[in-house]
Amino acid sequence: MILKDLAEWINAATSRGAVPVITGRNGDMDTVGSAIALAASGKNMLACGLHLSRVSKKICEDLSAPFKKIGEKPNWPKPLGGIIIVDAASEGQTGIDIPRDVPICVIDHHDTSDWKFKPNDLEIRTNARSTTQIVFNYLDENSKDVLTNEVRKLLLAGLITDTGRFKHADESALRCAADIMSGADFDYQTFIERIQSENITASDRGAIVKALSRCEMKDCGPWNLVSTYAGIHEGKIATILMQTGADVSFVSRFRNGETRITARAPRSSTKSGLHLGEIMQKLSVQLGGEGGGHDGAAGWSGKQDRISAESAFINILSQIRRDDDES
Ligand SMILES: [Mn+2]
Repeated sequence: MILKDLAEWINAATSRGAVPVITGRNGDMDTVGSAIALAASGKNMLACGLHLSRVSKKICEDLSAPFKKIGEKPNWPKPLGGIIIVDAASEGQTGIDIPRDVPICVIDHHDTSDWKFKPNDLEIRTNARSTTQIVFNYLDENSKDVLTNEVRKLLLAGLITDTGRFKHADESALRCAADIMSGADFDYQTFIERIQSENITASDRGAIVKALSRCEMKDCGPWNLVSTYAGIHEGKIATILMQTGADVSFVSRFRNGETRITARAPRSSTKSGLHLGEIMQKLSVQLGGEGGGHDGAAGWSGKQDRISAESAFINILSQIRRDDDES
């Protein structure tokens, strides 16, 4: 029934004017795939955002998928019928000034949300493993003809990358992937190989190796943390650090006056009560900035320097009890 609300909201908004579909600022495959697929279902909709991640850029180029790069304060089309935001837990996570004189609709799957809603706004937030799952279910019910091979690829790519190649999937994520494939006419394995193929340049590889050489390990209360700082590829480095068996991996980055934190935790930690998204949210209450995310993958960004942001994170982490339940 929430998808019926979404259909009604979109109908009303697109009949009033243009409806940009805004992506999260990281431009990952989940947010970009969701935006482009959803925008394909309506005449007045266009996917746009600040940035495309490497994978998103590659897949969009492969598929000639329509995406418009916009700045922090874009010239919005007129008349503006409304704004849809996909896969972003707050306005700050889009990096764009969202006008609030038109209704907004937020479609998201993060555990935390810092949006402030007005009466004609709509929030579709579920515990799906990726936002593309929500968009697929919507299109499957409301605009089946939009589900071309290209759109299915975009949705599948978002699902695959957000679940870490299905490592963090659950029953409905797996079912959704099967449903996406069951109407598709392309080779699954070839597509996966295309998503995974990555050209890391020698200089990027140097930066990754340097970040790994700076790793530190500490006990923060009951949690073992492996941390480092990096100038690039923080998400990838945080994932590599998890291979050490740490309870939490942590990568910080300082650039252009802004610190960004990326943290990851394995299922064994989140099952024992750790929720990184909630830690990042607490961090934004303490330090300002923007933070949130999932239990096992979350981030924060703000004006603090790297060291004080890391100490604040460690401080919060150390106070979290560990519930090791033998089951
Ligand atoms: Mn997502």
